[in-house]
Amino acid sequence: MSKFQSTFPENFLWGGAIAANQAEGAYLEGGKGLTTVDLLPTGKERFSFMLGKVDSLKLKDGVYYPSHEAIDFYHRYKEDIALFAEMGFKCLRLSIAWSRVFPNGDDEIPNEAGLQFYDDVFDELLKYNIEPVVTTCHFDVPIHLVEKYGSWKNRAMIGFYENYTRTIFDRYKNKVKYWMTFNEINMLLHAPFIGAGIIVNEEENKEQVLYQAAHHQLVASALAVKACHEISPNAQIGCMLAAGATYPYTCHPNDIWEAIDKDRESFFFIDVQSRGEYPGYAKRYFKENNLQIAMEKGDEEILKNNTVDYIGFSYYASRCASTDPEVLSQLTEGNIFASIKNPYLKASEWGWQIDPKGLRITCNHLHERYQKPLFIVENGLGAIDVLEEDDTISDDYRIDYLKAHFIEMSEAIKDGVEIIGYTSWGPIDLVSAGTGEMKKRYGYIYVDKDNEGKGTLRRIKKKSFYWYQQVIQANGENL
Ligand code: P53
Repeated sequence: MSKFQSTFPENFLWGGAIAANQAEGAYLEGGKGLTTVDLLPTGKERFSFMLGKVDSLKLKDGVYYPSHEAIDFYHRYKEDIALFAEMGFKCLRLSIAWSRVFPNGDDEIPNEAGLQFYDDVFDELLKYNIEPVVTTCHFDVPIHLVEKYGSWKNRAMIGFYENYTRTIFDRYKNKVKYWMTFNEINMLLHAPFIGAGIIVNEEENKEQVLYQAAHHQLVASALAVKACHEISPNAQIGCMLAAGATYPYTCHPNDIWEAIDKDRESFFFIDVQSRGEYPGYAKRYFKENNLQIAMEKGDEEILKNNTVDYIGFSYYASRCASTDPEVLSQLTEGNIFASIKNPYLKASEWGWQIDPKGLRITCNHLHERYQKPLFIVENGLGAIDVLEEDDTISDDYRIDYLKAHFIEMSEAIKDGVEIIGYTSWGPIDLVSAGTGEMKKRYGYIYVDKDNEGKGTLRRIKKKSFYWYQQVIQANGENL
C-alpha cells in the first residue's frame, strides 16, 4: 500500500498539456502527412465534421483550417519550452503526430525528419529536467488510413498502430518514461471523426460500427502496453479518459441508475484497459442491442495480459443525468457531452459547468474502481482574455478556477488517492479542439493570434503565469 500523503508528494509532476494538432502547425512540413484534424474547419461546420458527417476528405479552397499553422510550436518549441521551464514545469504532456512518423500510416519505413523533430523536442525538455509525458495519438489519424481502410472500423489498423508505437517506443526509450495510448478514448462514441477518424454512413448501424472500432482500439492499446513494457521496462504507460462524474439530477432511483449508466459509457473503455476484460454490463448491452463484436482468437488474452500502469484522464466539468422528460428538454450546449444544467454550478463562457469538487469526486471514483495511480492530464478554464495596452493580461478568473481545483486535488490526495501529477490543458494558448477558435484560451502564456488566423504569434506572460510558477515552487503548499 502506498504511503499516506497529507499533501502533494515530493516528486509530484506539475506541468501542462498540449497536443500536436493544436500546437505544432507546419502541417505538411518535414514530410508530415495530412491527418483528420487538418480537415476540420472552424465554426458550425466543424461540429458536424467531428461527429462523423464528412462530405469530402479533400481540403477546400478559401476555407480557414486552424491546425495548419496552429501556434507554430513546430518552429517555436525552444522559446515555448524555455517559458515552461521558467514556470518550473516538472513535466510536459505532448503528443506525437502519427503522420510525422508515418505520413500515410501504413508506410514500411518511418520518416526520419519526423522522428528527429521529436528527438529535438525531448532533448530540449530534458535540458531543463522537464519529463516528457507522451500521448501516442491525440485525435490525429493519418488521412490515408481513413481513405483506404476506413480508419478504426478496420482491423488492419491494429497492425499499423502497433508498428507505429513500437517505432516510437524504441526510438525514445532513453528519453520518455511516461506514455499514454489514445487521448480521450471514449470520445469515439460521441464524436467519431475527431475521436477515431470514423465517418458514419447512414446505411450503417452506428453503434455496431463504433463498438467494433472500439474493440480494435482496445486491442491496439493493449498491444502498445505490451510493446512498451518489452521495449522500455522502466517506462509507465497509461490510458486516457475524458472523465467527469455524472450526478443524478434527483434522488429518484431511476435518476441514480441513469447516472450510473451514463458513466459506464465512459468507464467501459477503462474497464477493459485497466481490468483487462469486457465488463458484464457491456456484454449485456451488446446482446440486448444485437451488436456483434467480431473478435479474433487471442484478443481476450491480449486484453487480459496487458493492462495499463496508470489512469490518465481529463477533467473539465461534471454532468447530470435524469429520466424526467421535462428536465431533459433543458440540455446545456457548448460541449460534446451535452448535459442537464446543474442549478448549483456556474458555467464557463462556453457553457462548461465549473465544479472543483467534482474533481475530488472523480479522483475518488477512479481510484476506488481501478486501484491504480491517477494522472490528471487535462483540466483548465477556456476563457476570453483581454490583452491590455501595457501588454498585461489579468486572468484572475483562471487563477480562481485552477486554485479551487488544486485544493480539491489535494483533498483527494488526503483521501488516499495516489496522483502522479497534474498537467493543465493548454499552458500556452492553442487551437480549441471543440470549436477551432483561438479566443477560447487556457494558457498561462498568451499567443497573439485570433479566430481568423491573424496575429503576430508573439508570446506574452499572463498574470496566471507568475501564480502557477509560485504554486509549483511551493509544491502546492501555498494554495
Ligand atoms: P476545447 C470536448 C470537445 C473536444 C475535445 O477542449 C475535448 C472535450 C472535453 O472533454 O477534449 C479535450 O479545446 C481534448 C483537448 C481539448 C480539450 O479537451 O474544445 O483532449 O484536445 O482541447 C479542451 O476547449
